[in-house]
Amino acid sequence: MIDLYTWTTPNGRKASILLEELGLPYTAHAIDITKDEQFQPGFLAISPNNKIPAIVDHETGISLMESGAIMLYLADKTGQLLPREGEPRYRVIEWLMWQMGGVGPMLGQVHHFARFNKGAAPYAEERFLKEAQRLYGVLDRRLADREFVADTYSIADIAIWPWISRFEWQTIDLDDFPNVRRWYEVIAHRPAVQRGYHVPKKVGDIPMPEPRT
Ligand SMILES: N[C@@H](CCC(=O)N[C@@H](CS)C(=O)NCC(=O)O)C(=O)O
Repeated sequence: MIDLYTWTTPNGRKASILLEELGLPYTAHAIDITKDEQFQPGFLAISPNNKIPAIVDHETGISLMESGAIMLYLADKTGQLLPREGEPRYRVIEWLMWQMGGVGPMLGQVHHFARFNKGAAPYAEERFLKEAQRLYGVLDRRLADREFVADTYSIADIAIWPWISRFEWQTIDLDDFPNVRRWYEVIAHRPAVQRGYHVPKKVGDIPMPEPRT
């Protein structure tokens, strides 16, 4: 049994969607970051950086913070959604790292400056909105001739998708990125994604782009 400490955010959903995809039994514990629960001493012992998600795997005794590390661990534990060796493995890790180093931090700043503090810091707003457009362009080009970012569905797609699910917060029109739109919709319809999105609780439906006219 795995304990998952999480909240209704993109990084949290990466872990819950992956656990659902892998069919691993787990218990979700809500860490309400709007109430600073991530700073409680008990949580600090599991997540030294005070951020969700974190897991404790009682089968192995391993506890982990950082969603990318959690995803690599769970994929290796089950032998699913991450090839065991060779270029296919490193291609998945490459795009997982792209999400961890680019998509997550940059789109997170878009949420802060363009959604929650609009007008407070015009330079930051412009910088991160521009970066969002650039990152969506990178993803759109990557998906132009393949179904998923590393050819077959993998932890890289699961890492990126919850961030793209906030396209409205990022003022992104998915019709400007048709390959991203197609990929986003395919993944949104997966049953495991639909279950994992609503962990630890449902706060709204999965955002979907307007139907094409
Ligand atoms: N690099 C970390 C980032 C985790 C992260 O930023 N988590 C956010 C929620 S999405 C959080 O816990 N924020 C609480 C805080 O910053 O105090 C990961 O991928 O796990």
